[in-house]
Amino acid sequence: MIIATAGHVDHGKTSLVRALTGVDTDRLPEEKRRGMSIDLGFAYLGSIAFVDVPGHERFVRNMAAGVPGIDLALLVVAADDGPMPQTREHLAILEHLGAPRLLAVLTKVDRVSTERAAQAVDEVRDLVDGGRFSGAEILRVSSVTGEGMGALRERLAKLVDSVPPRASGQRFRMHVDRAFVIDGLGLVVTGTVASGVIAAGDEVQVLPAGRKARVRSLRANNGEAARAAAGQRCALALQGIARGQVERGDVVADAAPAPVSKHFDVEVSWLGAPIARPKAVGVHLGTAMLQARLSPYGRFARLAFPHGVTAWHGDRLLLRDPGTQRLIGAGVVVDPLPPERAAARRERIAGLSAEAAFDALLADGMVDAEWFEKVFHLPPRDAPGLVVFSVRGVRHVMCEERWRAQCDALERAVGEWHAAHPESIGPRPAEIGAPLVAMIDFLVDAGRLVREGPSLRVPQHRPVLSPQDEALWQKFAPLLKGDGAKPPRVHELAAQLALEPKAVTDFLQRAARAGRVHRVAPNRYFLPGTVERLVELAVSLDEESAHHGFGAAAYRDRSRLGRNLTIEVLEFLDEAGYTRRAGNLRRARRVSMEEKRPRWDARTSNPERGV
Ligand SMILES: Nc1nc2c(ncn2[C@@H]2O[C@H](COP(=O)(O)OP(=O)(O)O)[C@@H](O)[C@H]2O)c(=O)[nH]1
Ligand SMILES: [Mg+2]
Repeated sequence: MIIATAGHVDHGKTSLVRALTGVDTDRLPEEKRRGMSIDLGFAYLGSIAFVDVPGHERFVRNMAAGVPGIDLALLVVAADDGPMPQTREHLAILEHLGAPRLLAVLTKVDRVSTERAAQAVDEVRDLVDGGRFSGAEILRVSSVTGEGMGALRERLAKLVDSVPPRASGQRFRMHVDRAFVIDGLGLVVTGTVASGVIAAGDEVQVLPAGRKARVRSLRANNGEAARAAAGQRCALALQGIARGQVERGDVVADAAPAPVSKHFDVEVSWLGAPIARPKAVGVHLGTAMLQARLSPYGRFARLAFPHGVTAWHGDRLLLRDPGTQRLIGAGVVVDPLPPERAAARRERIAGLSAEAAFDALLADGMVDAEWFEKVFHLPPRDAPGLVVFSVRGVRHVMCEERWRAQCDALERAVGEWHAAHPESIGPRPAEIGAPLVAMIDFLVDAGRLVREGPSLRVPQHRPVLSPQDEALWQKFAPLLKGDGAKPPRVHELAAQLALEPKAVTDFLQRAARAGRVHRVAPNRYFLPGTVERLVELAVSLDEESAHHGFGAAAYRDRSRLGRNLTIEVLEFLDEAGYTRRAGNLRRARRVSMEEKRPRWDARTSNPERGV
């Protein structure tokens, strides 16, 4: 459990920590700087670590850096003074940065009358009850006489037991507060583990630069350890990275892809009057102090930085006025990789945990899995009920239920298009709202749709020609059978049927739309049965070559199509997806049953489940 002290200067924070732990945190910095200790400002009492730093400035920096790891804040108020300006400011910071609990401690009760102590308790009550820690307990103590210390110790011991384990499934990350070199050990970085677990031997990266390193050894909560977990103070000896390549303000994270962006979106709570127009601000993010330009919109703001910055959804930050140095607000990172317009997404995921945000986004439709993993720092998880597929090479996930509903809708849309265009073989995807390629593949694999070149149809659909065209077809069909594999050219058909070549071409184009013929070359139309035999020939030549591929000459010899027409036919087969060309050889592209993924096509999707 990590406890942070807060409160006005000289109100007795350090004395209180000393009375509880025997450690004087005011004397620590000098002693420890020399000894290269990992935990400046930390004093330990069993499993409780107290963070006690001197001065308002260091408090602010420390809060920004350490609050994800803080379990309890002690708001220290001297009984004689009562709440003072910094008491209020620290309380505001604690409220906005999301410290989970607060215990108020009235110190120096030995210095005042019982009446004054009671009055001071009322003042603290008034202060606290306005905000998020309404109803917080107020204990009275004296670090000098020891009065009330027993009760405080008891209270803390109870709280230790009631602190829930950190349940975040997120990956490892830690904001670096110090980096230094120890003889014989090399580069050491320290910080409070913000999420996840780290162990000796793990690969990490230093962000935003993205340099990779390995954990040689580590210390956690002041002792040698095999691993360190969220909430613990931690020192990592890193290997593979040099001094100067990591410094205070960097983030050490696991090696998974991480977000690095020059701008991100935050949800803001203003400490004073809201900022209404773009403004330069100072940003405390983790242990970094950054300059940014803030553009407000509604309860959100976009922060733009001169360099790439790493932040994850849910990270907290403090904003200050670069002129006056006063704190002006606190923020939570909503989207660290925002596209230009992301208002809807921002609204959806503001204020949600990573898991809840994922569910909310899934409820909207499909989620870019790569984006999700980066932004929420969650490892892939085995989530039944999710479908994983790829869209232009990028993995996406969707609820299985929604996937099924959309597949049904797509199948229906094709059927409705057939009803409206009975003469046509079927719609091109663009004509029915450009459905996902992965979804079309899935339906084709399942035998629910059939691909006809660039068009789609339901299996039972047969296009109908007009009565005139149907009559013409009766004349064309026998001629198109042609000589072996070779149908006559357009002008030969025109001569045989005593028609204008243009009329022949027009008719054959209508017949092609109806799926009666395939246009293989500008002057040659093939019957589907002929094309089927040409595909079969490609498949057997591919097999005979032991799948190394066959050349055009071999295809010409076997098909007896002649040189020019062979090239045209092979190019047609390539384009229609029946063959794939690599150099001078071609392979048949018919996917064998073993190669087929269990649920959808390997070309465009990935049956892996979960994000
Ligand atoms: N009488 C009395 N003096 C105290 C008590 N706690 C702190 N002090 C004194 O108040 C001064 C400031 O205390 P310190 O712990 O350094 O305050 P901090 O600035 O909040 O860390 C010191 O001179 C302490 O000896 C207390 O409970 N009773
Ligand atoms: Mg102090």
